[in-house]
Amino acid sequence: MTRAADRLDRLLGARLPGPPDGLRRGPFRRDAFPSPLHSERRAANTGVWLGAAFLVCFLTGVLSDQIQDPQGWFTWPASPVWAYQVTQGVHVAAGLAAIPLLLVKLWTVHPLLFEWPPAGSPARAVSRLSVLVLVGAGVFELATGLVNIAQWYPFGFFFPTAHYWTGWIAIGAISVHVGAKAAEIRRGLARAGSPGRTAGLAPDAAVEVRERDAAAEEHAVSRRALVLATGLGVSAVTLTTVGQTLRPLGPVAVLAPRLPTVGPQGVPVNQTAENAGVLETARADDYRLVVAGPQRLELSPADLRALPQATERLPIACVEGWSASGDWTGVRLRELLRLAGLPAGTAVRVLSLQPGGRYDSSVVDVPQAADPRTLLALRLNGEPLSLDHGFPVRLIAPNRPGVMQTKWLRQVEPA
Ligand SMILES: Nc1nc2c(c(=O)[nH]1)N[C@H]1C(S)=C(S)[C@@H](COP(=O)(O)O)O[C@H]1N2
Ligand SMILES: [Mo]
Repeated sequence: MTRAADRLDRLLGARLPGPPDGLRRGPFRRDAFPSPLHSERRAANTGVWLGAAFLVCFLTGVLSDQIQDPQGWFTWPASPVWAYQVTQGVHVAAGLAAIPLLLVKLWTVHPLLFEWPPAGSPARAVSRLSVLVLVGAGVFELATGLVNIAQWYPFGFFFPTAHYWTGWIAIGAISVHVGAKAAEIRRGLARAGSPGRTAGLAPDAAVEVRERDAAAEEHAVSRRALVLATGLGVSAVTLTTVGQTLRPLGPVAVLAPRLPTVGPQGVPVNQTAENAGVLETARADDYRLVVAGPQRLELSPADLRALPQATERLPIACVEGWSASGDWTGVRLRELLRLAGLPAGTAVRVLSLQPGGRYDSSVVDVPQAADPRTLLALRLNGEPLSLDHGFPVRLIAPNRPGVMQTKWLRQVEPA
């Protein structure tokens, strides 16, 4: 137990009454979990990797949230074009790698669930409840992230908001856990047989640790097997999914929900024209793209094609962790803003024909609005844009989350 918990217990002067020893059965009996793999050492080692994976997920997740919904002080640059592809690819890859790590960690520590007596003291009860929050938030983050990239929404809440705030709870609970378990973690990470392994322990507990170390030495084979199995699990998950954004691994991405080359015009589709409810409006004869500015423009697809065209190679980088690059051809946003009489570097909002929904519009902030590579695209990979990729015209900007690459545009206006 930690020193803080000891102090709290002394303050409260309380011991909780234990349940009768008759209940000490099954997993509650003494030495019900003989495997030396349920050790402080295994828990600490797995915890370091799991904690690192969660920290990476947290940082890249907060970044992704800021890019999509920036708070005044934050701007996301247009270069390098692949930065979001990398940060979001890493976010999803680290989350997937954390799944086998979390399972191993829970297996390693699950005997603690059957500790006897169950609480012992108020501080102990609080500490066990905090672990409940930790495990709950961790499992929630990985489970919701996984079903989201599989595009399966069995829950009633809005995924990004729940995933974002639970991320803060998880990282907070991890910090508390690391603080509360600092002594155990330090001992767990110390080399077997070293004085660090028994630092701060009462003599009888120190003897127990030394005996455990000796037993673990005898079980070196099973320890190595567990480490190897964990490593293989993490590698297998990563290798079979990361090809959804890392092209060389595309051929082995058998567990990836999306492949970067599979879809109309060689690019995957997220949200079809049919689902977005734009089948008719996108193909209507009287379709016009409106650019609201001092000189209001109303442009038919033929008008748009008659303007100077540019081609840029840019990726769609979905928040779900897949990405795919294409050669996009169309009118430079900068040029269109100039024609509408708007000063260069005006931040704009682009609105979709899509009636409602969260992704029916997006803001193009100054770095992307001013960047010559930002296009209102009419063509993809040498062909007119397919209906599902945003026909007649879509936004495509460098270094921008896929969810903000708005399709089926109807209007561009100062933000
Ligand atoms: N109007 C509209 N645009 C949209 C979406 C949408 O739902 N509605 N989905 C976005 C998402 S989440 C992604 S990843 C990209 C995918 O573009 P693609 O289908 O051409 O690959 O489109 C974006 N543009
Ligand atoms: Mo997306």
